[in-house]
Amino acid sequence: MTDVALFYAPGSCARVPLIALEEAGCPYDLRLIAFAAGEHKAPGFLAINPKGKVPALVFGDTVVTENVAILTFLGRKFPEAGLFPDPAGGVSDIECLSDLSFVASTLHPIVTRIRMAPFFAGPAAAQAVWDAGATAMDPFFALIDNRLAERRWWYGDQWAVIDGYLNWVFFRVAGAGYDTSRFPAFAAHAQACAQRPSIQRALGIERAQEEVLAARGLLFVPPSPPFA
Ligand SMILES: N[C@@H](CCC(=O)N[C@@H](CS)C(=O)NCC(=O)O)C(=O)O
Repeated sequence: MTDVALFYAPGSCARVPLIALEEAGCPYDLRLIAFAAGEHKAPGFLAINPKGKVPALVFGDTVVTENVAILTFLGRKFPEAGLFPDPAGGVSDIECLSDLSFVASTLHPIVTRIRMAPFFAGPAAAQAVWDAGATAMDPFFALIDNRLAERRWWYGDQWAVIDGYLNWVFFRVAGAGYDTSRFPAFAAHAQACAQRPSIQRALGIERAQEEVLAARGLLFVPPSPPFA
């Protein structure tokens, strides 16, 4: 037992703070939330995060929700971990906040349309929702691709936690039929992320947690197109 706990579900955006904890070398307990059993809406979890969403981070007496806040919090707790760029390099903390907010508040809602299309307006509208999501995502993937064509990581030579966040976006939509081959620099970034030990460890943890859910008959895999 540690006094740090991450409330988490495999495949979800809670992968990003999981990567951050692994990068920081911070001991933590993983608290698996089974969406298929409604555990995110159960009173025990709602007492931690009344919004009923993962991730939630308990750090001693502090509870932090929302990816942007959790990642910023961990960046401040572990300044040596390289979760954020060295301020001496000219990237301000406000720029980092802006960039993380772009992923959380612009990209993530579009990811959800692409990944969870049947749950927006019923199965009959799933293809239309997916198509609209993909159309909305295209200019942002082009923007990211253009930037990554000129640099290895979002901020240049040094990996930062936003790279893990962007990688989660890439993984989520690639796994939902979105054609990522049109964005070769972003695809190369995904390959580079796959080599990163923290991400490899996070994915290993994720597979193990999926097995736990599968053994309980609770592994939820969202449907992908083509939709009937
Ligand atoms: N704005 C939140 C979004 C969190 C979020 O949407 N989490 C999803 C998983 S990726 C979730 O818990 N979904 C369960 C639900 O909405 O019922 C953040 O950035 O932390």
